[in-house]
Amino acid sequence: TLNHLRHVESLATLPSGAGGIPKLNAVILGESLASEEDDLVFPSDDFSRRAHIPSPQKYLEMYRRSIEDPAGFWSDIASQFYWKKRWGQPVYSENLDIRKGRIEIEWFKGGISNICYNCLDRNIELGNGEKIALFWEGNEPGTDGSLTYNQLLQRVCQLANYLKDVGVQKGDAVVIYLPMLMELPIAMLACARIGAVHSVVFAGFSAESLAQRIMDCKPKVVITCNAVRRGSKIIHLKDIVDAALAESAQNGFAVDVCLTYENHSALEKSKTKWQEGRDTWWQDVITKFPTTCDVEWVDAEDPLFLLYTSGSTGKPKGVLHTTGGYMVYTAATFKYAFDYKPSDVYWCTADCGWITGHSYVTYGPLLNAATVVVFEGAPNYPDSGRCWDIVDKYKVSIFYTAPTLVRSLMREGDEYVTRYSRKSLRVLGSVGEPINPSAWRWFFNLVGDSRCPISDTWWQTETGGFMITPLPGAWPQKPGSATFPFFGVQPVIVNEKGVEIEGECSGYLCVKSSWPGAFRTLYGDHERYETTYFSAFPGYYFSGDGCSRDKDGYYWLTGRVDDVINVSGHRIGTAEVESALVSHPQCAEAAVVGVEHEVKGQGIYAFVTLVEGVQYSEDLRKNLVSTVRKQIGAFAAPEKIHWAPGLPKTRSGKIMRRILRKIASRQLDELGDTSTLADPSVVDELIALADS
Ligand code: 6R9
Repeated sequence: TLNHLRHVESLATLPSGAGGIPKLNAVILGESLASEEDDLVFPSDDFSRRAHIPSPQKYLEMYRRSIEDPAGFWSDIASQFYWKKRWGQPVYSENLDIRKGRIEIEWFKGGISNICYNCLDRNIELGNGEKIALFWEGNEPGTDGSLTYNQLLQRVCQLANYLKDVGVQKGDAVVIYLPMLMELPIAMLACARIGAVHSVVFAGFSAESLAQRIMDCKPKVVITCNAVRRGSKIIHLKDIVDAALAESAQNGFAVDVCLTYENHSALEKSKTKWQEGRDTWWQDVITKFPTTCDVEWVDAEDPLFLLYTSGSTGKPKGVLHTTGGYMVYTAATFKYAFDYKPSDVYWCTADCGWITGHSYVTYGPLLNAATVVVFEGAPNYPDSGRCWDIVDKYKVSIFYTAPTLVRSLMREGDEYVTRYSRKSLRVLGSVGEPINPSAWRWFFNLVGDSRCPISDTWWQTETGGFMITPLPGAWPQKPGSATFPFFGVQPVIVNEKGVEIEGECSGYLCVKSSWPGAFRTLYGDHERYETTYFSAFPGYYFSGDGCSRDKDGYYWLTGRVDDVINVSGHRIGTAEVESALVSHPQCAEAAVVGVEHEVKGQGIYAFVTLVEGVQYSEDLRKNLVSTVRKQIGAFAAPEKIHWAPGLPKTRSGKIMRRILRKIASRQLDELGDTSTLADPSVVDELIALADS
């Protein structure tokens, strides 16, 4: 088609890449699609013409500048925000090379600002006071609400005043354990306004996981609600918080204040357990506070939040993000990757308990004065058409979700989608794991009526914002590829020796230089930060992901190469599940691997050995699964428990997960060399027990 021609011509005239500038090689016209690599999907002319980045040339021009002059490039974007005092020189400083000493990243140091002010007050001054900031859609169809920017600011100020009143000061931690109510972004913004450091814990985590996080960051206040409805289930969040606070207190850290929002649609106030002196109802106190609150001006490098995430070993890591760089980065990535325009209505299905909810429910969109839909419920309740019902109800134009949701809806049949108009949709987005081309196609063809580009955004809790992402009007997409790096990002692919490889290749995905949204440390453990991310391949930030680059320079993420499992886009460390399993008195040892799962992407497969004399039984299996649910959360429950008389170990006692992965996925002819095992016969035993 003509459209195709235009792009091919423009791509063909691109300068060839040099010095870290990505190549957008010519795509040969008329060649039949030999593979996924050649499957190009073009934005319409109309879309491109109106887009912020309408062409590969424009991208390359901006990308080149962002790499050659990062200070100038990011200063221009940062200048769009309000700074009480402008940052000093240099604009950024970094050391990503462990061989040269301490790893350090700073952006806009000396600049004094406040992200809450930039989300709310500034946007109100720009004339958005009466614009809807948040639409809230409750679990039950028909329950909803909204707040304008003016109203949101008032709510945030009241809570901020309350927090100050109970003694929260700049730098203090506040733990937030809330479902997707408007009070969740309100609580985040209130913390940011007074310089407090929020740590949102996803409200699907168990009491024990919550306690662990509370004991680590020692918050002045915990904010929660009594209960929530998700689909047809009621979850008593306050009970979970009570248990976590009790555990924390037993371990020497008592939280003084537990602010509890009454979510009366889920549970009567009178049915909520209460600890006088510690517990306060949100609705009883908040309205007594003034609706204005002075801003605490903070340094760009002052901490904004902590978010715990899973690693391959040990306890969850407190990823720390600071204020200035994160602000500039989430705002810019949101604007360009979704081609955001002021008339858009934006909905991201992620929960604020994950990084996606931090950067792309709360901060990125609000910094752009966007209208954001916050959805409390489950995407398949009351039926699998709920998402498209919400899209039509609010005229959602940008819809951002995870491949696991796409795949699960895909299985329910097209009628749930086609029943709704969806004509407001303009841009789609995907995050959390690689999106398989067939799910991409379904999302694109059916949900988006073949007219909405899909931004398949690759990034991480650690990166703060998008790293490799389509810019929807700029170039053709390839289903399943996250395409090219965002401005200022220099991805490199290295081999196992840590040597950068060029051109068409696959290997480990690293990043060569810092970007404003990068995390600055792991809370209380800078050494772990350095060893986990900067030691494997000295000189680079190592993402933990495998990746390949095709002949046209497109990046294809291939999943984690470490012991992190990605279940429905949720990161779960094998070590966490293993330690939950072995806490069961009858479990001697556990080894956990990820296996392919049709809907969830990956499922958890656990090998367990039992304490001497204990018989494996269905009851024990159930008990083991519920131990994991209880200790981590339901989302981490193993799909399969595989009883093992022994685990394959090397002579030095290291469990050979490579072999366990093959057994778990029944790739028995690919077990490889087992001769280095201390006892090779355990492998045969394991195989024999595989389906028993
Ligand atoms: C944002 C988020 C990070 C891990 C990451 C990778 C996987 C995320 C992806 C993707 C392929 C994408 N991941 N987005 N893989 N394509 N578009 O999910 O953060 O929870 O920290 O997970 O998720 O494996 O390393 P987080």
